[in-house]
Amino acid sequence: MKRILSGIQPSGKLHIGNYFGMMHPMVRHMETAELYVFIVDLHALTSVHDRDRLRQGTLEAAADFLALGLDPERCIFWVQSDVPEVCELSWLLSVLTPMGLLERCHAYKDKVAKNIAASHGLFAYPVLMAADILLYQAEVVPVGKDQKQHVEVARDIAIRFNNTFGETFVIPEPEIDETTAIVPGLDGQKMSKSYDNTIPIFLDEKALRKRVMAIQTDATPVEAPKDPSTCNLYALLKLFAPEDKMREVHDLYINGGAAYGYLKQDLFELINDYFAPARARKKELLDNPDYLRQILAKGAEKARAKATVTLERVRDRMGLKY
Ligand code: AQP
Repeated sequence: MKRILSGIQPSGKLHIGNYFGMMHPMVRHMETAELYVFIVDLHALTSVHDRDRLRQGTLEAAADFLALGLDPERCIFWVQSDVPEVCELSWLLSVLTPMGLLERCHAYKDKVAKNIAASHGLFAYPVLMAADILLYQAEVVPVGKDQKQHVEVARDIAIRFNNTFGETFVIPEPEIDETTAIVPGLDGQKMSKSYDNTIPIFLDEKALRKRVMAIQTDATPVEAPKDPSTCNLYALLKLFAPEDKMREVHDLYINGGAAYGYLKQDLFELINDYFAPARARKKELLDNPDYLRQILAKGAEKARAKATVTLERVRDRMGLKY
């Protein structure tokens, strides 16, 4: 059984990019893998400096995952900061991490270009992520394309560590589903909480419709042919529409007749129906935060038991036991 791990930041409302890039594949893996799923609140601190928002975001992310089908009895599900061993490992890995490796990371450069504060934490984000992955000896890490480079950094650090101190870490592999590798946002850029271009998974009908209607499209007239490969509305429809519907849409793009307003209405209905059952479950879960806390505490206990084994080995290998 493969050991599969992936985390999500509670840095805002989880969106359909998070869903297709990571949450949906993780829920599917529950059937066949030893699964580790966690909410990376320490990572979210690189962008969220508001106590109530982070607390609420963490509980909501837990409710989101459970509502979308994650079964805490069939995986280890916890909050990152409840296993503080990860911070120690992050430091131990950082002393082996070349500056150049982090300087090349696109996610950091993109965020700074978008005026997100260039803190040391944001720069060192991939080292903490490497600690997350290596602490649990994960073999496979399902991510969207935006996070592929960070998994490669984790691989690089693990190989360096093993070469320097002896075989210690499993070398992880990223897993990317090419059909959902980068879900575009309303503006056509990568859908991202920090770019405010998302379609959150759990919006009520009215807010969802408003969000879908705000998808930016070009000014090509209805009757003119359009290029599906550059249209974010088309890419979003493809995630939700059944094959026969998508064939129809494709023909309209190629031959002319694709009216963006009608297609947005179709997309709204598809998303609304797709998430309706999960939305009801989420509401029930959020009404009982103590139940969520209990599940997360149980998960943290299991995760911590695994983490301490790896960390003890690392401390020993590095000469921290005297
Ligand atoms: N647009 C996307 N398309 C496909 N996958 C995506 N993911 C995020 N956006 C897309 C995947 O979701 C997982 C969890 O992401 P995260 O919340 O930990 O961080 P992120 O990638 O930085 O997501 P955001 O929304 O862009 O968050 P902020 O703005 O807070 O940084 C990851 O596997 C990611 O690939």
